Amino acid sequence: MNIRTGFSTLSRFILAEQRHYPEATGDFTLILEQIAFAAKLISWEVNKAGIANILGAANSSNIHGETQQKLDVFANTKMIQALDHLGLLCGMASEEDEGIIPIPDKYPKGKYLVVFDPLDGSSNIDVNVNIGTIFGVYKKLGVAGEACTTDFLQQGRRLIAAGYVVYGSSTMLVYTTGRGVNGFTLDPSVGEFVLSHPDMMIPERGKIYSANEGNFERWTPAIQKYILDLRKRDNPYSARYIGSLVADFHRNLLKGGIFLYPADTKNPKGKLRLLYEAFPLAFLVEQAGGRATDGTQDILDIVPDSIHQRVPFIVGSKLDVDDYERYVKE
Ligand code: P6P
Repeated sequence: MNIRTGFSTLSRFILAEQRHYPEATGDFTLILEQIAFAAKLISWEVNKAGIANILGAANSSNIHGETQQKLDVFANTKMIQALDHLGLLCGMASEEDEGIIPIPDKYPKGKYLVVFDPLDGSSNIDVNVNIGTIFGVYKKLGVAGEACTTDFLQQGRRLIAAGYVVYGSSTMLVYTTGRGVNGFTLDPSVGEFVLSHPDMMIPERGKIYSANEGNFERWTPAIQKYILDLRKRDNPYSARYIGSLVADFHRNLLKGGIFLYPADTKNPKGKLRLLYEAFPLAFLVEQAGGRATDGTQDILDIVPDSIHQRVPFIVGSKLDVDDYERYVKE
């Protein structure tokens, strides 16, 4: 991709999009720009991780008891530093932090809330498998001022923006503000995200299913039957599972298919996080013509009980998700 041939940069695209919102003040644009800046810093670090002694585990663990990778901590810090001083946010929530992240007193507060998983799939870092950042943006409800936990417990449909960055053979940022989904590829020669995937739509039906079949024996019979029937079709689906949510989601968004992390006897509420994993990806997939469900309702219709709530997460091509729901509701 060559920026010199006039392709739209992320900055130019965001500004053009801003013009569709008469009430826009540019505040939101700056938040997206800063998330993109953090993504560039994370991409640079991820791509030199093997050299810069930043592989491996930090000597710390997150609130879920998961050993933090050095890059987890780096990515979390960069996301916070990119956003906390803007005077546009009143708080953040991250997979890496137990409570909400307040805006330091020295900075003014705004009306936006940002939730993020700074580096999802980080257990794959040391084996050079694609990983990603996932983010969502809300507006604070009620009076302005410091955010409290309940400000983050908004229904997914109240998201005003969502996106992810996938760090792989190239670094891509994919986002939506409710007017479709667009993908940008980082041109490292100039350090700019360039529009590479305009108006992304997921195929109505795919030929791929993505699930950790090591959990098969722990699924309900209905889920087991759904998977078995995918294999028995005249043209059986292909199994593709990377074990890195953003990478699996991104491939299925482009090619079509269904990603499933259902509840099982080991994870009765599911494994993936509602607020900063399922909600943003559900917003994106619906904007791209797909669906996301917990098996009983659309993900975006859920109102969270807690910021680290887990949820069964089935997401992808509309007809595939419809089929899944039919099996589990029978
Ligand atoms: P499992 C990575 O740890 C992650 O949070 C997601 O990126 C990924 O989809 C899932 O967990 C993989 O979980 O149980 O299959 O290893």
